[in-house]
Amino acid sequence: MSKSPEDALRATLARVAPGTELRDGLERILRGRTGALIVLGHDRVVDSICSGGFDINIAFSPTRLRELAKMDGAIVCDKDGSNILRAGVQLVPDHSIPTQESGTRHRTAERVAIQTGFPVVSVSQSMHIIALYVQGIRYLLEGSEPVLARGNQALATLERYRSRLDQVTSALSAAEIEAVVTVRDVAAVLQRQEMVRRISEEIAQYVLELGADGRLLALQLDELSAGLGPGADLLLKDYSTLGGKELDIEAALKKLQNLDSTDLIDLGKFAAILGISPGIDSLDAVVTPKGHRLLAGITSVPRAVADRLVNNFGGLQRLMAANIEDLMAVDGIGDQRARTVREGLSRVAESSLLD
Ligand code: 3AT
Ligand code: 3AT
Ligand code: MN
Repeated sequence: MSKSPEDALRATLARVAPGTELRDGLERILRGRTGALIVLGHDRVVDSICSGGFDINIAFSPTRLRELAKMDGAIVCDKDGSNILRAGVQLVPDHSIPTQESGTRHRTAERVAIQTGFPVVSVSQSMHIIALYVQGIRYLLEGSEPVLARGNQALATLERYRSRLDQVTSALSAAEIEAVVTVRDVAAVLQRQEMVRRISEEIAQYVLELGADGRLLALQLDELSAGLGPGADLLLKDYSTLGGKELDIEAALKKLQNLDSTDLIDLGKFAAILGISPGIDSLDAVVTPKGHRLLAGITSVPRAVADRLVNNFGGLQRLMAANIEDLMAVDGIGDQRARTVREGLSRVAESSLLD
């Protein structure tokens, strides 16, 4: 399994989301006050830990799942959940796999998920809950109402973060045009981008978990993500030499994602990712962009051409000062494209200074 546990969990959440047959079956089991232990996948490893039960191999249906769950033992489905392969099986996973659970059903579920790599679903008869076990992760499935409530709260947060991001981004653009950018301006955009990215990711997970009940949330997420503009990669590329040597963009993006929630409110941490060593006035140092981010705002200019322009002019200021002939001197830039770039840059400059 090359998938990360988090990706595998997301995929499983989608498989058991409201609106799916599997979820329908699980809800029926819950309402019927029986329990269940369901393995979502079958291979030789699964076979080797199955004992007893019945080989049935029938098409999956919610009502069949519910009836079969009345028996003791586990149910094994195929990987895509379209067939029920076995029912009433005793699962005998490796007992040396550690588990935090106490009941035999749940201990088994956790171990089987780890041993086989397939997701396992348990419906607890005594606690009346549905839990997913995916590799080492245990995830409680809730009804749509509490998930929707959290989703809507996150949406309100995203709206606030987004408007703040838009503010600091236009402030940065204006400062870039006027050549008065400080490390603080860049760090602020990097920070706000990361905050928006995180809350959007959280909402995307709610959308996945809500399935058919999450359509409205999905629409609102799309709406609040529209016109977001270039991401952190281009910003990092614009300021990739602040630390004296060329920044490793991939590594910097990783560091961004790995910041914990207290780091997230510390602009100094973002400056550090840009390669700026901490100091009293390090945030106030004036820096110059290469121009990748603003060029990306001119949609008709492909990335590769933008890169060539940046390499040729060596910075936004000289690019802004270039006339059509200067632009045409660059490899692969003809008369038409030079005009597009020239007009695009003028438009960016005007709108930035107007804001
Ligand atoms: P009943 O006739 O239903 O009591 P059964 O043989 O059908 O017995 P179940 O699968 O219904 O057995 O299991 C009932 C409980 O027995 C569930 C669990 O708390 C306990 N149990 C079953 N197997 C084990 C085990 N290997 N170790 C500890 N407890 C076990
Ligand atoms: P509940 O919360 O009571 O539903 P539990 O984790 O307390 O789950 P129990 O020991 O009460 O688990 O067992 C409940 C049933 O789970 C009994 C049996 O039908 C099923 N079960 C338990 N262990 C296994 C196993 N190893 N393989 C298949 N089915 C099992
Ligand atoms: Mn029990």
